[in-house]
Amino acid sequence: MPLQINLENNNLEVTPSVGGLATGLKSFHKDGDSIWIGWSGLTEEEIPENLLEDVKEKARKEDCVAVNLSEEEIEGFYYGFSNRTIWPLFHYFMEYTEADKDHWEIYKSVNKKYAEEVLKHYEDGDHIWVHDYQLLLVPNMIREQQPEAIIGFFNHIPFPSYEVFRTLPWRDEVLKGVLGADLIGFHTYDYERHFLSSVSRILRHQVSFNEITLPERIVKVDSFPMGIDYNKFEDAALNHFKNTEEQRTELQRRLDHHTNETPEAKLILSIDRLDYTKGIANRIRAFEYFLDNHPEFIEKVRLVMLAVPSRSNVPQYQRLKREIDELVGRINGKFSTVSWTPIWYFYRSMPFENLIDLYTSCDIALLTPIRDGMNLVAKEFVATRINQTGVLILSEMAGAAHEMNEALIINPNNFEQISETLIQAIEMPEEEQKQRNKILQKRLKRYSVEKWANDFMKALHETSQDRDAFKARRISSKVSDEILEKFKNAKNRILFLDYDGTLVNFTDKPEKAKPDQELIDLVHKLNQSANTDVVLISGRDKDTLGAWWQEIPVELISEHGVWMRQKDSEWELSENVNNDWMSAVRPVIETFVDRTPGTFIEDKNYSLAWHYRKADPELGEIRANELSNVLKELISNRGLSVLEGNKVLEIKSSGVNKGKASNKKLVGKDYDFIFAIGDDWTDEYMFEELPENSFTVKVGMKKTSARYYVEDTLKVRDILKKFAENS
Ligand code: GDG
Repeated sequence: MPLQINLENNNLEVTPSVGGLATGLKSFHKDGDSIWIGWSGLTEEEIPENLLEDVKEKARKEDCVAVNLSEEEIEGFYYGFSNRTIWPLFHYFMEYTEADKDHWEIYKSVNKKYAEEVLKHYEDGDHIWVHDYQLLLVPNMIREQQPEAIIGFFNHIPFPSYEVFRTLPWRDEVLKGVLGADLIGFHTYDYERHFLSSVSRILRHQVSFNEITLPERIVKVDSFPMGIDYNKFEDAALNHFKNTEEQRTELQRRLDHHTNETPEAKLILSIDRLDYTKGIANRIRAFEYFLDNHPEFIEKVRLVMLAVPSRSNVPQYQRLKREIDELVGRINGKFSTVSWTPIWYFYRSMPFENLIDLYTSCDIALLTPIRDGMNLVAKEFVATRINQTGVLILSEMAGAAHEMNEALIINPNNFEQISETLIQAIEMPEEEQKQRNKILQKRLKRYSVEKWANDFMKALHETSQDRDAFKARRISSKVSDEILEKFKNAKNRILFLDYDGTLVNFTDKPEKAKPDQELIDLVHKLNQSANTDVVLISGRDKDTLGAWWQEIPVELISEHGVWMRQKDSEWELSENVNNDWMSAVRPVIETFVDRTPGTFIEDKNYSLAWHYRKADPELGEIRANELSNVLKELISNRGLSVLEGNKVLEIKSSGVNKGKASNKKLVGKDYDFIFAIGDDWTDEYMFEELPENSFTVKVGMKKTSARYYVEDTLKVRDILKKFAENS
């Protein structure tokens, strides 16, 4: 929560929270009509019975709702799974990542607690914004109870590459949890890309650009680099300079004293939570390297280091604290002179005004995280530089480096580079400092935290509008009843049913997708109904389709219309097609099979299909694109076309498609109920070319010309069962 509630002598004390997220969102929350649900900072055991109501009241005053958590829950959920598993893993510290089943169970149950608290306050039309890696499962937990809710999720830390993320034992559950949201936000495009790649490879959902297609919904993923409350920092700095001698803080006096004594000496600032991701130990070592190699700067620079205590229950943080204490002690011992110590080290949290003292008094900010989602300190430092002097040295591993090109960007592991950059910063002419900061300030002012929050909310709102556009066509039970009514009252009916992805699910190998007994019985029953023609219309070869439906005298159209089998009769070649092009095209596709593991060619009589369902999803898409381009060039003016299906590319005669084939069946007949259902692009020809009053249905939520859509093959069967029962 934006406030931290502490217990002092049986009294509740409220202080503002530190930390990137809390600081960032506070101003947005203050201005809006919102409820902030979070943890108060006190465990159930810590709050005396008689103060329980007070805690609630203190939270309510700030439009907050406190979720009560026990010591055990905080241990397992916060210190445990969040900070010993997700935090290190997402920051690429695999050696620190634990996989403790008990912590995971508590993480799940606490996420449930949060979701339930949200649901208690939820009203129709509310927008719910879930924040950060502690609550990865909450979006889907809310979705399960409120399928129509508008949910956004923002991840404040990096999202690691697939190779790292895949090591998490509960990777599927975590991804499914986040995918409960309509919009998922990250600080940078890289994190977004890594997330999409994990979703595509682990859950195998279809990803195109920044959209993930789930059976029932579309999830959008985007990057929203978080800004700061610029005016707050700028104003604080302006006021700071208005302070009279007496109004100055003790810290400021010390800093002033230093500047007056040694006006030439430079102060180098470093501020972070004490965290191994922030590269504090490396920073000190790099500073040592700098002093070792450039003794001319002894007594000319000083590192002012503020490390804010954080997660001190986690062993790695305790070890890091010891390591930093030792490093600071050793280096101060090694270089100090009678009048100078190289490092001023503060291990505490400081009040806001002291933070401003530090930001405004130092000449250089040295921020060297090993990994950092964004790093707001870098932005705050620049915002407080009223006269536009000052140099920011920033690690390329911080999300902020993507937007702050005018800073001096360094690799935090390269001590030599850091050392050289320190010299560059110390010697940088004021004019250049101002030039750089001017551009940075302009950008930071524009992309403030308000803009960040507003952009996210706007994008979230838009996803809900996109959803409405789809909802109009979903076959709900009401729409299904209406279609059934029309079916019952019709005198002459025809049903065009696509096979793969519509009547049966996809399998790794096409030959495995044999019809099951339930399907055979269902099609048989429909086919026997009076005044009802059933046509299975597929891209498959005639031999497989014919063999599977040998016993059932249903009409078949194979290879998108190349062959037709009338009821109780033999296959006929229905179009004037040829296959003499195949020997030229086949070797080209074979080179793609060789280069793309998991792909293969399906030979049909009049077409060739290249399947890439089993290939690595990203590589598959890239190769499909390449092959499609190569083929289009190769076959131009040959009367052939390339069809892009569901994880398959097919080359066939242009004159043949499901639209032409289905329309042919209507010639000379007087159908008053036309129904067509299919799942991929090849079915679109049918949806576009059939008469307008036809009931065209797409399986899955994709762009379509069909009038309706259903979620999956189970729903398809439900509809057909209803037809069969009512015919
Ligand atoms: C996470 C991600 C991402 C620090 N010391 C004091 C103090 N602070 C304030 C700073 C700043 C905030 O804490 C630190 O924010 P950061 O962004 O640098 O880092 P994390 O806390 O790790 O935040 C990070 C962020 O979320 C937002 O998405 O940028 O990458 O790790 O605002 O001013 N404030 C006060 N006293 C201190 O001693 N008052």
